[in-house]
Amino acid sequence: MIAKRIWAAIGICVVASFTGCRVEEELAAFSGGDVSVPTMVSVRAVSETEVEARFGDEVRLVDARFSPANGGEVIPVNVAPVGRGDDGLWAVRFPLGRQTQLGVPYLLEGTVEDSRGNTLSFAVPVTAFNGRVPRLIMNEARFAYASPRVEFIELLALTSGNLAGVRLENAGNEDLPAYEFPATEVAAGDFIVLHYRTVEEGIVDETEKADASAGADALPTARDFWIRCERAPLPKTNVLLLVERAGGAILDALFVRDKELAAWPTEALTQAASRAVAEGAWGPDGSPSSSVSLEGASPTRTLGREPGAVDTNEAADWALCPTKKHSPGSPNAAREAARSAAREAAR
Ligand SMILES: [Ca+2]
Ligand SMILES: [Ca+2]
Repeated sequence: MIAKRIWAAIGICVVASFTGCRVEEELAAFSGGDVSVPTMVSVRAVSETEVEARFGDEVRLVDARFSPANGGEVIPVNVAPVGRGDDGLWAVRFPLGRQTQLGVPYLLEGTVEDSRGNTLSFAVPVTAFNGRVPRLIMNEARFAYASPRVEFIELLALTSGNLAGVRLENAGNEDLPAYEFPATEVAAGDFIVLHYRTVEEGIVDETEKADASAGADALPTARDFWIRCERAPLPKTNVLLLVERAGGAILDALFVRDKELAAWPTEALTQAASRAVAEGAWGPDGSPSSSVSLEGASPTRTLGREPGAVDTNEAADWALCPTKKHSPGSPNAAREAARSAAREAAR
């Protein structure tokens, strides 16, 4: 029996094997670079009680096991009908005997066999499905940097829930395309701040307590999270998408530019903008002219929403605050009040 171990890009550990009677045939094919074995394309939790795996071609399930990755009680796995999806891939569903728990990493292990008797054994990490994603909006954003004031996106929770797996997608930076929040309970009215660099000591991701982290912009009343990055993490020509989970619906979008543009400079930005418009998360269209201008922005002049204003999903929802009225982790300054205070201070 020939066994070939493959480490795929999505972190899957698989062992593919060929049945003995076909060894010579497969060896011949292998020498020509044309070996065909079952291929696993993706694995994800589709609900709190169901996992789906997708394969490149039709397979039969030989066995499966689902358990917490760090040990613990095995969760019984059932077998559901399988079939080819709209994307042409072969989908295998695994109904679970009990609900998964947020924040617990799981492992799906198993073996499948194709029509030629070739088998694929796999052990794949699975993130628990989050069925309690809160309603969230992006509320304030800083794209300028002057240490220790780093770039950030402030979120506001409109309902309570859990942040597990919620993604902030950063289409302007192909090296840092998305941040995924860890399991964290939040309540309606909570501010959550994702800081895009780590330049200070005592930085902690606040999954448990809101007052755990140090940092110039970390408030003890807000949830602070940090991206371990030191260079230009948040481009000023950008399409930011707040997404409920990988492959899920857009919760909020924000388009920005720091100069006039006829078209987005990359395919990633163009695609993200089109997606936001198609899902009704931004408008009136997907061109850079629909974005918010960052002209005049500084580390203390951040972009923000008017407190309590209706979200119209357009650039007019956003404005730069007066100098030093930035407010990571707390309510934004009301625009007219902030302008009056700034005028007063300037006298
Ligand atoms: Ca905090
Ligand atoms: Ca704020």
